[in-house]
Amino acid sequence: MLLKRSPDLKYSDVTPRQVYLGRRKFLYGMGLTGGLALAGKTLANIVDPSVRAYASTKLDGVIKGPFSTDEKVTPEKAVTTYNNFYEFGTEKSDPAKNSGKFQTSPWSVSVEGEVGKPRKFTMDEILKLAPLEERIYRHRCVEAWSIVVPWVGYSFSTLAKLVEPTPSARFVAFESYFDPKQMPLWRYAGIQLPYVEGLRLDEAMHPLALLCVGMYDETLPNQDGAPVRMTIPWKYGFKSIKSLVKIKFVKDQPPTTWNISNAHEYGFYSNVNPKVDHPRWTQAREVRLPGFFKNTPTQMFNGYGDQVASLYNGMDLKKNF
Ligand SMILES: Nc1nc2c(c(=O)[nH]1)N[C@H]1C(S)=C(S)[C@@H](COP(=O)(O)O)O[C@H]1N2
Ligand SMILES: [Mo]
Repeated sequence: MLLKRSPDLKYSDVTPRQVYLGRRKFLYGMGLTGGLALAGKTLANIVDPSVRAYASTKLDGVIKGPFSTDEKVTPEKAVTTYNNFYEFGTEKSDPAKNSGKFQTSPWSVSVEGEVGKPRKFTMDEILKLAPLEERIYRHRCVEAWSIVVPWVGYSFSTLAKLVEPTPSARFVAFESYFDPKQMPLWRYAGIQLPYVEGLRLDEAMHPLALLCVGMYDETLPNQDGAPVRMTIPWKYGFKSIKSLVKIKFVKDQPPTTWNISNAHEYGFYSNVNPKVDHPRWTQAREVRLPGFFKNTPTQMFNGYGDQVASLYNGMDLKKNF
């Protein structure tokens, strides 16, 4: 779409905030790839006011949070081009290719169910609820690849406490945004949508469970679950639900997407466990991206055992996989 320019219009008047704040990153990206065709396409997106949140925005006032690993951080490029986000396609490169125009503003998250104070949080409110922390977590996909990411956010418990869960709240059910119009590849996802996930209440309230609004000091790219997602570092990646719109505190264990799809292969708990293999492959080792070889040993609870093992005292983790 072509934009009619008038001399008294500021760039910020015609350009969505996230795009103009991210313009330096755009230019940098274009410089790296250098292709004219790509530059043209990117510029078209910049001037199309319907494109929002195309680029990430620098997050201000991010403090160093607790629990960061000192392992080498994975290059951002690998983290943003190798994704699972089935709403935008099932190939690892699909989400980066197909989520560029995903509208993530305005956005709000509804928090409901067994709570004293149900409410909707706007994205602005979510960004301001608590100081934003950088937490460098390992992230281990059930497909045996892993990354180390400087996520930005704060403990999910901070938000949860505000809505005052009642004594009958024993689980938390999460739901992703779903819009077939914006996600035309949804038909090929092969999973039931909207994507849903769940945690036991004590898991959700564990300080490691992150309500995540950014990575690498910026807002989340669409392919990584903009504008807000969960990040549960001791569980397989599919528990870390993206583009959250609903959080419901419930009495009973909620249905979860991959368990619905194949209960034999994916359980409710899905704790990273090198001793419990997936029916079709080993979980003892993983590929650290960007790489090719499954030569990194997988750690129990993805290395977070000291903090979370006690949540599962007395449970048979082979049965509760
Ligand atoms: N809504 C939604 N959330 C999702 C998924 C998805 O397909 N849809 N994939 C999950 C899987 S399998 C993984 S490994 C992580 C990947 O997160 P990342 O792309 O930021 O690394 O997102 C999880 N959250
Ligand atoms: Mo995954």
